[in-house]
Amino acid sequence: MRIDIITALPALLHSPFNDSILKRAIQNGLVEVHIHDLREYGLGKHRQIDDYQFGGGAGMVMMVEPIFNCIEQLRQEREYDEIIYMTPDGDRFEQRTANRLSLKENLMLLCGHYKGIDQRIRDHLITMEISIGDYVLSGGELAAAVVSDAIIRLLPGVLNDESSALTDSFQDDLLAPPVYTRPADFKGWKVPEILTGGNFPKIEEWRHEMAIKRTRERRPDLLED
Ligand code: 6GU
Repeated sequence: MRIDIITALPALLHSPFNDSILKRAIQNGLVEVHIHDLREYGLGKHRQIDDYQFGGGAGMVMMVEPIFNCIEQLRQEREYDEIIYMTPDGDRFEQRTANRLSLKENLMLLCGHYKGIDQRIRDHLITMEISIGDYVLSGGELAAAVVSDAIIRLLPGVLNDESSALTDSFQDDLLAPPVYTRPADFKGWKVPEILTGGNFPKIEEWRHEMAIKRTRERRPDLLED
């Protein structure tokens, strides 16, 4: 898989891809992540990328031309399965979205800023719009990192334990059960006995029960569909 991220603030995206699981996935060649500085496509000697909005009103709008030129440059190099605009008024990102996108070859993520981007980009070039939840971020960069992480960790070989992405919260519409590690007794706070007894079928049964219990208590809406 290859992910291209277009942003006016590339520095915001460096650390998420330079640590831990994502860094290793990139080093192992399981995914390529390319960050493109929109400023390089800016107009004139000031490399302008935003302007006042037609009709008046506070807030700058990201201009159509730099974004168009950047997207077109990339589209000449390869075909994209989705060109995604990161925006609080997009479709809510969920595990099923991550699952579906993890099967694609080439994804492009466009990060918005200021008042947003010229609507003509959305009308003519964007194939999908994603929001990561009902709150407003200063820009799409952190959301793009969230979406990329959720997708990349699903790619074959990225997680050490092949089965662990499948046992995540949400993957089967259940929250994950509680987990414990040593010591079995910390100042009298004990690990549930079932987990230290070595009866693995019973342990699996317990985990499933706990997943259902936790889901019923915390997210009953997940059990409804
Ligand atoms: Cl994708 N962008 C911004 N700016 N704010 C958000 C968001 C995206 N998703 C939730 N809030």
